[in-house]
Amino acid sequence: PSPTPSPPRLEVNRPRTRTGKTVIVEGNIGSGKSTFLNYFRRYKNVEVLKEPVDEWKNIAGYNALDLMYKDAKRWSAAFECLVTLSMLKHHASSKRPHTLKMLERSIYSTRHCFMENLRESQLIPSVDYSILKEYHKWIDHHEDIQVDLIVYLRASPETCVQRMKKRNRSEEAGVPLEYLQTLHRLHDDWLLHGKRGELPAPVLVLDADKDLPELQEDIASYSHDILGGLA
Ligand code: DCP
Repeated sequence: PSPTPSPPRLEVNRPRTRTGKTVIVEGNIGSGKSTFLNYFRRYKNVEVLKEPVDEWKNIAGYNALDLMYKDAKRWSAAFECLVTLSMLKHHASSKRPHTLKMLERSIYSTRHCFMENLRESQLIPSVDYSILKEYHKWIDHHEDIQVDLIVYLRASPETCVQRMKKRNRSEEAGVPLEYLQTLHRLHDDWLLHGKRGELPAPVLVLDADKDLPELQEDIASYSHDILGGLA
């Protein structure tokens, strides 16, 4: 049998037009990414780009997030296509010199966690998955999606469930614990165990099981490292 081809390296043909730095904030649903990002709004040299969840909930009058949770087989490809576009816009948005851009999630977690979950759980038709992969392959080779640091807010699936219950986003009402367990494993596989190939940047892992005041103390104590002297 012919050997399995290795995935293309991340560096191919990437234009180097960046000036400022980019940090991506990753972690399971309900791990506390919003809290983390809000902390950094106090720095004038930090630009925080949150996921446009409200846009996903109203795309020409359609709630794409809700459709995806109600019927993943039918809608997840369209939804991940929309998320991919949102992420690409954030990666591509201008980087001013001496500033730090902080993104909630990235094109990488779309691919390595959400698309991978859909593929594994056979929730996405194979042709839909292949089309999405083609988008990602093209982006990899033609867009500047480089990042300088990945902050991984690592919380147990049980903690995430509790936080999701508290915030009560109606679209997520039926999300089972197993879904969060799978996403947790996929984040770990990608960011801790190197199972998804070369990482685009170093990873800072924070214990996001801690309660809010404690986590904020950790964030404050790491802020200097995260900002890299920019603010
Ligand atoms: N989502 C998805 N596919 C993606 C990205 C997000 O299905 N590629 C979904 C999962 C959630 C919603 O979108 O239902 C928003 O999820 P996030 O975990 O990205 O954002 P939260 O607001 O839940 O983050 P946190 O609670 O950590 O602040």
